[in-house]
Amino acid sequence: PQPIRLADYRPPEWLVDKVDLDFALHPTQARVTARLALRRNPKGTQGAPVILDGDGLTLVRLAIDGAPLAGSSFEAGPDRLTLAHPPADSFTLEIETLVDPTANTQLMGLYRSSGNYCTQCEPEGFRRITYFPDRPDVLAVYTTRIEAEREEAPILLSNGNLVESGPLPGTTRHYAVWQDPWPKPSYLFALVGGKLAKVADRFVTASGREVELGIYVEEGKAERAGYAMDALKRSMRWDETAFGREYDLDVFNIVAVSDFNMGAMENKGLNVFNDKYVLASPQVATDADYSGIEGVIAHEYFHNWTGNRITCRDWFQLCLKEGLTVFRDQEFSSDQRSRPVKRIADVRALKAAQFSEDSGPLAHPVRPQSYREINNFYTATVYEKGAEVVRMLKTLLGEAGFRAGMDLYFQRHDGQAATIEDFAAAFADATGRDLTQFSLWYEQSGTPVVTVKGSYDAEARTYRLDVSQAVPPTPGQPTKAPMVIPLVVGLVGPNGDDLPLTLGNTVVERGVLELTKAEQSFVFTGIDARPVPSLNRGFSAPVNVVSGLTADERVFLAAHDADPFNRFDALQGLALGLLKEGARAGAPVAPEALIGAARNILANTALDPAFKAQALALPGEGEIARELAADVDPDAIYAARKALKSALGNALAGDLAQTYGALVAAGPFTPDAASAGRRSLRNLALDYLAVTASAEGIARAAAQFEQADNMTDRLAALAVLVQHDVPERERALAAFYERFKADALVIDKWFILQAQIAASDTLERVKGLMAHPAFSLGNPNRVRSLVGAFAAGNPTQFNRPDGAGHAFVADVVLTLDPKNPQVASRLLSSFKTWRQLEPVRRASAEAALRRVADTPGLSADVSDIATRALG
Ligand code: B3K
Ligand code: ZN
Repeated sequence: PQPIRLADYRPPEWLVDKVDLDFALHPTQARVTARLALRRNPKGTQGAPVILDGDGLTLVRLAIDGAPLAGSSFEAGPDRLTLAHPPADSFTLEIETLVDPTANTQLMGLYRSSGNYCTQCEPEGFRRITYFPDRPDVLAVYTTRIEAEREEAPILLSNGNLVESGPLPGTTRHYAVWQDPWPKPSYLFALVGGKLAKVADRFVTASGREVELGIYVEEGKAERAGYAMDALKRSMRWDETAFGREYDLDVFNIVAVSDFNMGAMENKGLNVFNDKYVLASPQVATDADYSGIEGVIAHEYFHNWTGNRITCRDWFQLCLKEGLTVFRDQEFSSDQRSRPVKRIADVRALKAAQFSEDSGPLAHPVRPQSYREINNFYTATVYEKGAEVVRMLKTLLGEAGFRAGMDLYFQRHDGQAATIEDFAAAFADATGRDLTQFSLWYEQSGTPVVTVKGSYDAEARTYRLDVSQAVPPTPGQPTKAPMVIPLVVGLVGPNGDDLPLTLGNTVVERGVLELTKAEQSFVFTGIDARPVPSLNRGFSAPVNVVSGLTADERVFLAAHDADPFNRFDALQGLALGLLKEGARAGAPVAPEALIGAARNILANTALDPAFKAQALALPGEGEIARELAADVDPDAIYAARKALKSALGNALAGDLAQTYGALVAAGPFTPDAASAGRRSLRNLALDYLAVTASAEGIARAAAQFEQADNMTDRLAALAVLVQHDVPERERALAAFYERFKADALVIDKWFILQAQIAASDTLERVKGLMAHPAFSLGNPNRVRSLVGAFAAGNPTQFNRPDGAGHAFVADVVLTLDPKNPQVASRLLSSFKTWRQLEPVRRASAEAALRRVADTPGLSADVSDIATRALG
């Protein structure tokens, strides 16, 4: 298929003001009647035909203003409906289609999950329900009538407010009518029908509007929805106080389903969720699950304003809603938990997913210029880098300027389908700042490299930073222009305090240096002693900083930096240096400086345990690989990392054992951040103490596994045991399965841990598990947990030098593609860093990708990833 280009955007020829939908639910023949109030767009082309999108549709009947349409006056295929000569400039088109929800294995459009009916329409799923101008700049008000067997689907939900419901006399069926007063694009449509348990609550908005809240889950799971409900209410309040945004309907419903392609979906007034991001109890959910639920509940709720009230003009503008909403959910979690710890976790995730994407063949701008398959652009770049761009904007404009820009954006564009230009203009107009150059962040892909050299002049009492920036070439973008980079810095004096930042006569506000040129110098005056520069504080810009800091300077920053992120980063930098060296040359590492710094962190009672856990966790194998950039041997990285971990574990054994003992929980499990932080540090100690598989270390982990009263501690212990080839490993895995076999979401954790074992028999294990009764290729969570975890979370085995890991993942991609192309192409994206591998592994990855690319009949999703990965 031809690529779709941003430059080719044209306004829709026809608008839809009102949509009336009538669903007669049926497992294999659901009947959909759509009445569309069509109106010629005054901004369109004279005499343009009506062209509606479809995808695999069966047309039953067509009528215009109530009169059936003869076959000669339209053209209908599965993928398109054309009225070459529309009868008037506005009319009602009635369309009846038949769809088969049971046969829908793509999980786009109307499908079934555990027998329940549900929908997923973003980005282009509505066209699998009825013919429609399925693009986000066509906004309409929807009324949805659903009828179904009372027995099969006692619960019937759609967007908006419920206006009518009841039995259909003389039948076994019933119906419900929902009305959504807010104009929305078709991708925000949703419908749910089925047997579901409800958790109900209420929320009173700032202006006193009463909202009924409902979370619907599969029967028997209602007691696991409490935390999600709590997170929802906190999100609603936070959006009022942090952004002045109130909820706007009488009801807000969330439905949790077990078959879902991604995390969740922000349909207006009816969010549909992967049950993984709703269901939790201390016995089955970890601290990470709880914070994931809080974050995703918040994210989808925040879309009500950033995504729904203001939507995207076209899919190139995806980051307009996604980057902004990720930024908002990150801020929410920072306010609810610990801001520094949240920032560290977010940056770790950004580097793991986005920096790696940005440095490989799938790199693309935050706002892409073209796409073949839009589903492949729901990426870490659009989401996470998109959020970083919003964060930089806030850093540049300051709290008040940022808020003024957001307020203006909401005020100007409420009810509209907007663009990145609209967004930027709101901030420019609210603050008077020219954002032309800043907008390059949306256009240029690749992670900028910022090189900093510091020099002290004792006589002049000045400290000078020479800063240069360069953006590496990326696909389609060989050369780049300099960006606006807000580099937050500090100069740390010999006693550990920040020195005042004065450039000439001006005090540098909030420590923000604005880089705008390829090379710049900043001379700070009144500096009485040689400072250590603390650069990119709080990770103020998503860049790679080359600082040339010595090990001693890093140790100093790790102990003294006023910026907690940079204390963390100083330790990580020390570790990364050792790991790169170890992986490159197999050279013996000299970790004394790191050990000393780590010991100080561990012993510092003023520090938050969650922070300590982050600071002491070594950089991941993926980050080391990205730093090495070429000729990567994942086995060498693994060995270097294990060696360093052992060195730390041995040297700090006493401190770690003390930490482990001191952090025993005082009471029953609660998921709050402070308790979670203590568990994370205690479990980090457990891991380090077992790194050499000493009898004592393994016994400690085995005991914790058996005695834990919550999933966080039990799973952490299991994660320690599975890394070692000891009898306790298989015993614990078997016990875990027996205990949780009824709980698919917990068995996913069991799949993940096994898929990630760095051992040569893991591939056989994974293949064996694919035949396990708990596994299903039809369920995205299962595929991601077993095959996805192997491909993306087990670098040594996925990249086996014999190529068997690559071949296996390619096989699964090809088997899955005809059933669920979106999940298949996600899985194939695990090859995104293949070019950095050493020649043998690189050749095997390339062969696997070619085999996929050369397979006839591929979906657009998989063929696009294969082509770009090879390109
Ligand atoms: N907007 C949805 C993502 C839809 C993905 C379609 N492939 C969830 C979210 O980002 O909130
Ligand atoms: Zn989103």
